[in-house]
Amino acid sequence: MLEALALAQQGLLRTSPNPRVGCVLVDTQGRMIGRGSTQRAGGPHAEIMALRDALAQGHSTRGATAYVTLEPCAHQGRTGPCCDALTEAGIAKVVASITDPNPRVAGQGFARLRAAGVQVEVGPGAEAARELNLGFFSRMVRKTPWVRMKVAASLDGVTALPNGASQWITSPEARRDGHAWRARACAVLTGIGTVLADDPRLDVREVPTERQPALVLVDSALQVPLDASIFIADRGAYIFTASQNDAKKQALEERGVQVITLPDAHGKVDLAAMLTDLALRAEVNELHVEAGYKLNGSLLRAGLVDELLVYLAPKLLGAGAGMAQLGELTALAQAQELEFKAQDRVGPDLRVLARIRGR
Ligand code: AOF
Ligand code: ZN
Repeated sequence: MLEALALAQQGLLRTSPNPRVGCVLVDTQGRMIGRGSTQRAGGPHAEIMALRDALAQGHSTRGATAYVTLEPCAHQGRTGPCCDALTEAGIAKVVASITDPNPRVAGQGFARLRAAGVQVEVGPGAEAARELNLGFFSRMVRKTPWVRMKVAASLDGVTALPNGASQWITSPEARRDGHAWRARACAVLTGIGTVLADDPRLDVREVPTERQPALVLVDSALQVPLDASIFIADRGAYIFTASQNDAKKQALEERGVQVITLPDAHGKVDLAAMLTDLALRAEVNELHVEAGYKLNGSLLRAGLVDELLVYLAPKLLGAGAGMAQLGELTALAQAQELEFKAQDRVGPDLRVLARIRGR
């Protein structure tokens, strides 16, 4: 199963919006005879790749055991049902890490395998399989993406100087690492403040990738310039607005951008509704947020953030914007509690992954 999990990990930048799944086939003598990893969405699932691998090497799969990091699918989606392929290949036993939360599968894969006389065991590697696919689980179960907020700050928590200067607080190594986290996400979210101030591209440039995450912009008043650098060919772009400016909307849509009007009671974008919409409309599993302290604050205050990816540079900047505008607390007990999940050095900087308590 560890080998299957390693194969699943290989799909990190590739499979979205499908989950990252790995599969290993072991024959009756205990030899690994096939390995597979989920391909791009619409392509073969891990089980099919493993069966093909075994076949290509001339191995018989009769009586073999399949170790797979997710319940084999039972439905006809973009591809055919994996459990039928396993059964037809004569697989005697399936060991799966975890049930597929997709309502089209959820337990039916196991039921179908058992009905065909295949022995089924569930559980080994469940924690790792879920962690690798927390975006997919979030979209399937909560109907909203997993929201990861990336921040680059000085050790004293400053993300921009009082005059707005913010490029670059952290090192080139940290920026490259940040691109790798962008690359694994289905979409990158930013706000109009950041676009007007920095005119960023917010694409993946510093690490090789087969696909670019979509771009999502929160722009209540539809202020985005039509020649902004975020408009890059061949990537999905979604703008959420509270504006009814139909001429601007049309001009943006002519550039291939989807403009979605979702106002809240205060004339701002309804952020919770936006996330639900992104899960449904764009199948966003992991949403990578790179925004300024205002939008960061709004997302955090609304309880919409699941984890923070914070790069801390070994420098002090003294004054300036923090990572999120949260409003003034009057008691320490009001603090937003987090839990450190990982801490690593990236070049000269520190990378901290902190998860909101209870997520
Ligand atoms: C598997 N093995 O490697 C993966 C699975 O549209 P399709 O046919 O590609 O189906 C997508 C669904 O299949 C996806 O939502 C999830 O439930 C499951 N993913 N299943 O048996 C795999 N990636
Ligand atoms: Zn499948």
